This record gives sequence, C-alpha cells and structure tokens, in this order.
Amino acid sequence: MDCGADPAGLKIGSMSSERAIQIERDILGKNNRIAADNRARFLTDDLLVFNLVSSPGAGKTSLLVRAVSELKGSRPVGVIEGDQQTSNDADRIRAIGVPAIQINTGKGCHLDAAMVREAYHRLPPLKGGILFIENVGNLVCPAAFDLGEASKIVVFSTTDGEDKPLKYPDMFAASSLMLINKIDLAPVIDFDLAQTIEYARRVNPNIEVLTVSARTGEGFAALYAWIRKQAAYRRRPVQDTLR
Ligand SMILES: Nc1nc2c(ncn2[C@@H]2O[C@H](COP(=O)(O)OP(=O)(O)OP(=O)(O)O)[C@@H](O)[C@H]2O)c(=O)[nH]1
Ligand SMILES: [Mg+2]
Ligand SMILES: [Zn+2]
Repeated sequence: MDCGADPAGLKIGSMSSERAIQIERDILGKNNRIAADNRARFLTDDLLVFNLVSSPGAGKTSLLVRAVSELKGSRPVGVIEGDQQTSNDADRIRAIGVPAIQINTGKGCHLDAAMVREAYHRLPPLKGGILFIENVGNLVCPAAFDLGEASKIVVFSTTDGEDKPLKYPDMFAASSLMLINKIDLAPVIDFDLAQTIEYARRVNPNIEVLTVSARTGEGFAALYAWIRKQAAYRRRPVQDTLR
C-alpha cells in the first residue's frame, strides 16, 4: 500500500517505519474483518460482487454502462461508484435506469470495506443479482483492500502500455480476470496483445484474459459467459456451506 497518507488521514512521513508498518497492519486487519462481514452478507443475499480496478480512464464506467444496460433485463443489477470527487460516474449509470451509489473518497485513493458496507445499505434489494463496484482509478493500493467481492477484475486499456502488469504486479496478482479494453484502438497504436498477456501471466499464471471494446461492444458476449460461469461456480460452494 502506498497512499502518501493512510486511510485515516494520518501523515506517516514523519513516523518511524515500525510505527508506520504497525498502523498499516491495523488498518488492513480492520478492513479485512469488515470485508469478511460484507462477503457473508453478499452470500446471504445471493449476490455476485465484482470489484473493478484500473488506471484512471481505462474505461471502467464505459464498460459498466454497456454491461449493466444489457444485463438488467435478466437479473437485478446495482453499482457502487468510487471516485475522489464528482458524481459523474454514478450519474452515467443512473441515466440507464440502474441504481448506483457514488462514494467520494476525497483525498483517499481507494475504496475500503466500510465504505462499501455503508453504500450497500443505500441500494435497493438486489437478491440473486450482480453488484459491480467501480474502484478509484489507481493501480496501486486498491489491490490491498478487500471489499468482500467474489473477484477483482482489472481493466487494462490498450493505451496503458504493455508493461503495466510488471510495473504494478500486486493488482494483476490479485485479479481473477484481466479485461483488455479499447481493443478497437489496437491497430492504431500497434498494441502487442501477446506481450501484455505474457507479462500478466508472469505475475499471475492463473489470470483469465478477455479482450473487449466498450465503444463497439466487441467481446461482451464472452464477458457475459465469464460472469455466468462465476455465478454457477459460486452457487455450488454456497449450497454446500448451507447444507
Ligand atoms: N476508443 C475507445 N474509447 C473508450 C473505450 N472505453 C472507454 N473509452 C473512452 O475512454 C475514456 C475514459 O472512459 P471511462 O469509462 O470514463 O474510464 P474510467 O476507467 O471509468 O475512468 P475513471 O473512473 O476516471 O478512472 C472516455 O473518453 C471513454 O469514451 C473503448 O473501448 N474504446
Ligand atoms: Mg469511471
Ligand atoms: Zn489508497
């Protein structure tokens, strides 16, 4: 985690490194406990939850606008939006008739589990549906903060540069799916898909990869198939646990 200031707003620059590490441990420990509560609640509510992470502008909201407008006919969907400022992203989701709660983190550079717990209470019931959480655009500390999601999806833009998985390995290691967006731009910028996948699998051999364009809709059928697979996979352990 590298936030400059910790999530409680404490400047850690002048502290001893031992004290700073202890504070970071306490914060992550508290976050993990709340995330576990969130996860239990999402299981009870039969809700599939995805945490979308990326660099700023990789296309998280554009992807969500297209995905939720196409998914909302078949199941309940809701969105929690995280940004430092503005309600732009939640407004874009609400404009297509899907409930969305905006969290403004102010100086904070990631969502934490307590913010998600509070926002979830403000959403209508989504039982049996899907909750998408759009994290703050940042490839660093959102990797360290579990929100209670079933999986993290890292949205990688073809314009990000092929070496990002090597530069920000924690995020790619923590994610189940790398969604390579803006594939429509690939020919223009001479994007090297094979190299990007090779770098991502170097830090996470199990990461799944899909290519999409939120602009044209290319690749979305495969994304929905991936989501259906997660739903099917998740129901099994849930039923086993309840038995
Ligand atoms: N060509 C192209 N442009 C895209 C695509 N997806 C998103 N964009 C553009 O990329 C820009 C950023 O998109 P957003 O959806 O706002 O990205 P974001 O990740 O939500 O951004 P933050 O929330 O600010 O981190 C916008 O100008 C989009 O129109 C795509 O697949 N192809
Ligand atoms: Mg956004
Ligand atoms: Zn942060």
